Amino acid sequence: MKIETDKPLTYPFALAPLPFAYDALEPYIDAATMRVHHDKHHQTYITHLNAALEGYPEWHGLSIEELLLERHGELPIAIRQTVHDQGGGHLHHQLFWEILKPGATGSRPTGTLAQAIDRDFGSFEAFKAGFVDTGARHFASGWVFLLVNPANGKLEIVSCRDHDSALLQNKTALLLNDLWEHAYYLKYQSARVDYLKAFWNAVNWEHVGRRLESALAVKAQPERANKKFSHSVR
Ligand code: MN3
Repeated sequence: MKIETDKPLTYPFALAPLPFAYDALEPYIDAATMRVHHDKHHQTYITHLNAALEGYPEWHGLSIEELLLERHGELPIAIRQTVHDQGGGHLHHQLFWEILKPGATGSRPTGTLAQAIDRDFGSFEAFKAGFVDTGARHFASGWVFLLVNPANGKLEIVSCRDHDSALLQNKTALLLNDLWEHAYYLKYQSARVDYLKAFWNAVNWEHVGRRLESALAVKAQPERANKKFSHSVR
């Protein structure tokens, strides 16, 4: 699965600042969770990813997407699983911060995204219910995604275990929510459903909409899709 974010960097990977204050998503996602999630959990994935790659300079010029997807099968076996786990953790969180936004209560998709959601799920309300249900039923740690298949523009809701989204082939992530307990346990404890419902107050639908249009534009211009070192999603 393609994740792509606005930060196409290479080794040594670094933690970008959170694009808003830690308490900006209160009361839906609390400041204490945001601080430990961004500063500790995400940073730890990056630290372990860099440590794994340190002794392999021939791999230092690649983006995280190339390490996880295009070139992953060529990585030395000694670091292949670590790059999958820690690199997946880095990439998923990088996109997660991008699709969050303070003050989003009541906002909803517009334009092409709104039309695609209505077409494939029946309504925005039905989509949200399906996303919450998939996230609630997912067993153990992982992520729930809204994906688009760029080949036909069709949307779908999928969850993956741990950081295994790279196994979801030929799809592009538009929206994701974190199902690891570190994402919600301080505030919601075992009430994962309440966290999943509160998430709708913190989604940056403009950014999700731009991601759909970008994914569809790549399909319309195959020469761009084949350009190996292009990472822009906008
Ligand atoms: Mn997390």
